[in-house]
Amino acid sequence: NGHGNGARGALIVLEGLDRSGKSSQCLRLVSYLKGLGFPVESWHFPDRTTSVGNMISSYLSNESNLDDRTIHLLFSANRWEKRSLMEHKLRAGTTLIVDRYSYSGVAFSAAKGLDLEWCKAPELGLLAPDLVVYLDIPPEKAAERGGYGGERYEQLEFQRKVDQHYRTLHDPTWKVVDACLSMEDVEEHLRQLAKDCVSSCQNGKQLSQLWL
Ligand code: Z5A
Ligand code: MG
Repeated sequence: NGHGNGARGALIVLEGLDRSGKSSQCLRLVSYLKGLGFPVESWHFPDRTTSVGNMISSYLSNESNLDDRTIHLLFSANRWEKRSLMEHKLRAGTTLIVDRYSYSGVAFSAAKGLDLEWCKAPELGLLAPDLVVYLDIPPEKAAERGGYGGERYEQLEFQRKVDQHYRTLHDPTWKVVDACLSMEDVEEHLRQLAKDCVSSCQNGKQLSQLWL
């Protein structure tokens, strides 16, 4: 890796409701870490560039309809198809900043009424993040930002349910950041959390698997 000591990169995930600022903050964090000389890449799920991702994209834009369990499994498959590349990059020393991951998968599907444990099952064995930053914003505040687009799920009532399900998923790897702060203040919190996380991975923290 960039520091020549064989240390692995960190798997850092940003989660939060629609319009909580994930994509904006991922970009800022990646350029900050690059500036410090760390090898780093920005990733995003769903990855709409694959054939599975294409099906997801057409579902989200309401061009196709799929059964709730079917689309759930496609979102999961979209992470599985990237798993080996993800592991390869991390072991080669690259830190990955990932915009949405399994938590989005579970929170959105559970918000439709699917059983939580059923939703978690296909995620078991994916790589576990070293850090999950939850950008915390009340659904009403998020709805005021820039207005929702026309995609499926972009409705206040539904976002309220997603919010509740996200809260059941918090575990010790989660750090909650108030997403109502200014962009710059959120960014500052993220920088600190990410730097600490990257150091702990360089100092030998092991990669682990989700929910096992
Ligand atoms: N989904 C799923 O069901 N299952 C899965 O497994 C996965 C996803 C992975 C598409 O995801 C949908 O897929 C999503 C969940 C579901 N549906 N919903 N809802 P996506 O990641 O492609 O969604 P997106 O539309 O690209 O991103 P986003 O979540 O809507 O937004 P964001 O990335 O969190 O926010 P942003 O684009 O950075 O910022 C939004 C606006 O707020 C923008 O105008 C900013 O300038 C503004 N902003 C950001 N931060 C601030 C602060 N701090 N103050 C003021 N204004 C701010
Ligand atoms: Mg986004």
